[in-house]
Amino acid sequence: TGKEKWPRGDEKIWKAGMRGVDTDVASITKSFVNHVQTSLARQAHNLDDLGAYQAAALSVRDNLILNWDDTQLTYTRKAPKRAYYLSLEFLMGRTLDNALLNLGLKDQYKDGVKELGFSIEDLLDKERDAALGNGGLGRLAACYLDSSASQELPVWGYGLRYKYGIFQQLISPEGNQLEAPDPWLDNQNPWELPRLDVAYEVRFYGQAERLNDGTPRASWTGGQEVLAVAYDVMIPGCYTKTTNNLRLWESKPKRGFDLNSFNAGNYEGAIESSNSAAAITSVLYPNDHTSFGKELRLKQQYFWTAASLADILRRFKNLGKSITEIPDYIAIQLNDTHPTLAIPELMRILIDDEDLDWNKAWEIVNNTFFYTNHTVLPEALEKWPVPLMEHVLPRHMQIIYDINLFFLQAVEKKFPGDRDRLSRMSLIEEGFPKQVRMAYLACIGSKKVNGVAELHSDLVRTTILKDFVEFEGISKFGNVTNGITPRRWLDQCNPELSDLISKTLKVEKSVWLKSLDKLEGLLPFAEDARFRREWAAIKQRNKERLAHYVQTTLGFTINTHAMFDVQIKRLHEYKRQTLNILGVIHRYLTLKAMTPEARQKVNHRVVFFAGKAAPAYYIAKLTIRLIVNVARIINADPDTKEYLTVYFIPDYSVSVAEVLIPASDISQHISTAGTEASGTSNMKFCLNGGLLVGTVDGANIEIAESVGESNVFFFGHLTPDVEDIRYQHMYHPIPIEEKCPALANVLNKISGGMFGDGGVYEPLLKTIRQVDYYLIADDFDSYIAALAMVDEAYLDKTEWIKKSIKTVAKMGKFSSDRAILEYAESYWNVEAISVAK
Ligand code: NTF
Repeated sequence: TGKEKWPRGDEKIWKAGMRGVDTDVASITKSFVNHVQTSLARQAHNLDDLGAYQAAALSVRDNLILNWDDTQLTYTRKAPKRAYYLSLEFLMGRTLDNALLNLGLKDQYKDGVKELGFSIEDLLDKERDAALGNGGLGRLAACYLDSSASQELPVWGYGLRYKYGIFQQLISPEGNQLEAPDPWLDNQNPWELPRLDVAYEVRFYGQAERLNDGTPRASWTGGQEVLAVAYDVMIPGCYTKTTNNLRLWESKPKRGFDLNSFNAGNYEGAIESSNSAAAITSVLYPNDHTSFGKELRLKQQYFWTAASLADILRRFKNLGKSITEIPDYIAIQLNDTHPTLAIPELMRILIDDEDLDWNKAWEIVNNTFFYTNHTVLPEALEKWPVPLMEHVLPRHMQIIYDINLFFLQAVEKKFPGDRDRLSRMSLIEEGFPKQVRMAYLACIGSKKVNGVAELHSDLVRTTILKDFVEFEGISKFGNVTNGITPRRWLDQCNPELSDLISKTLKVEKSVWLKSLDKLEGLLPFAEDARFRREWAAIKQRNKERLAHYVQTTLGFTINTHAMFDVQIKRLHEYKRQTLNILGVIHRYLTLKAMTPEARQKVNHRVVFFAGKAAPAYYIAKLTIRLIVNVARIINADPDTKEYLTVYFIPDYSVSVAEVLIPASDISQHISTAGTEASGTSNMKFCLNGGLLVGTVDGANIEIAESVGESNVFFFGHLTPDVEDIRYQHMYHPIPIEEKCPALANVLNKISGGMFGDGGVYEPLLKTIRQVDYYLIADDFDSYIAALAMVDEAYLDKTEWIKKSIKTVAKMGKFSSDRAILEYAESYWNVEAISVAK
């Protein structure tokens, strides 16, 4: 509709000032020095690496902000349908390197800071990880933000701005995990923009009374009101102007503190209420795969969903559309069940505030939400006690009861008289106390539901949501196999390999990093001896980089000519780090029993572990203790230490992963079949030319389909057998000495004190000797056989490198760009929109 009028003053002057920092080295150094002197109030003579990092970050940020602003303006003007990714966790890692890559400014900043007497690597190393997540679920959210921006999709993330991220892990001399806080904001965070003007009130507790005026409306009053304040994090796309937004909420007391109590002389009470408001976003819950039913966690979930929905709806209302058009403009993706309260919250807004009738409101809700399930482990499925819900969110509990009533009426109509089915499907689980089943609420409130790998999506359809598939039809239940961003997980963490790929394919990385299928062009080079030598040399240098990291942080010297065997992930029984360390002990015992001559034929192997255990997860912590003590004994044994050493790298993080992954020859993804929904580090290792040892589980299966089964080392029982085996364990147990003598021997050595006081490990050993829910004994022999195949294959270095090259060449499918486009096209109906240069 023609040209808009310039709002204020002289348009030419405004536009001249809007160019940002030019991208030549001279302009960059000028902006850097400017930030040192003004933003940081420092000078060349008192500027350390941390200060220099901050100055570089602020200067990069200037450009990000302009791109971000143009992007948001484009979205406002063009009013496309947008998607919102609600996740309680965003495990972002470091930002500077990623921002430089995505802006195409890596070389310029490298040269610029060099001219000023700094090295870019040192500066990058000063950045603290933003670790607002536990593991795979939070890192997936971070990859999806990167891909959304890179694919120019109008997607915003919404999360919480925790003052403390995932705890820092320390290992005591005895091998115990200790936890320390992660005060990641202490050094200031240049990557966020406080938006003190964007704030919403959020209510807890109080009274909900139905109006009983012939409408479903109710009024909710009283209780506690806290303020949600927005902090925006810029998410630059790769080689595009599109810069999306991640909005994180901080909680604050509504008024400085509670004046009424203060006036009554109750100073302590007054401060308490201000504390309790701030407590909501103070810390990330450090559990993954367990749900605890804690009141503060429920408050986090509601605080975040209420603020996010209020913000989303305010933006929608600015469009001037009818409220019934919400699903045409908004798709909301629920990352696991954590944000499920958004469903009753939107119902509350539509009914109580917008005065819609029940059916219309439910139809809108049903066309707006999408739910991704990330696990079928029963202990992870969220349930909230009804009494707690009634106390904290009385109006939402009423709405959930109403949703349940209408839902069960519909089920009854389709399956008359099937009372079992009704109680199985009810949103309310009977018991003391009654509990709300959040996965069921997420499922019935959403337009579509998906799992995160083919096998897992099948398990969702045939186990936890089987009844819902029968009731609602299969087409609602899909699969989107997870992906990873090749920007961070190849170009940034393995720059030499990335350069070799560009050179070999003769394709700019700005192209292939955004269409990862192009890697297939590497296939013929597997037969090129020169190329293989370059490939192997890069792997070698990555191993040396890791060895250097271990040397400087832990003081150990590592043999970089050994095979590097890596298992890095959260500590959990289902992930079976125990199987790995028991296998290590078995290897050690085998080596000890050999003659020195026989030993010389054995592959040299260095085994790395890293990962955090939930602070209250006793068995997982005991596993860490066992690993550390096995390492202590084995690494000191002069007979074997040339052939086998073990390291536990403390305080695993995104940044530590970026060093470990490119150095691996082999990595382990050995969950009991049917328990790992997808896994994403398996993809990261393969994309960096490391091969997999794995079970037939999660995305391992699809990786093998892509790269060829001959390039993956599979072992273990298959998913359909696991239930039967567990049944046998219960009713026809076979003593471990009979079932698996090799493992029995290993367990006896631990009990006997080979790795320190055996008694300490009894509770862990008992889980294997007695119930063995995760099938350690059932899979042990085939695991050892798979590792023997690895040894065998590694003897032929040429063949091994060919496998490595062929694996990378076939990893295109696992780009998070592919995954996010599937969500955009088949779920959200959201289209790319480009931001004018
Ligand atoms: C995790 N789930 C799964 O355990 C992983 O297999 C998967 O790769 C990631 O999600 C991402 O989809 C969880 O962390 C949770 F919370 F659901 F248990």
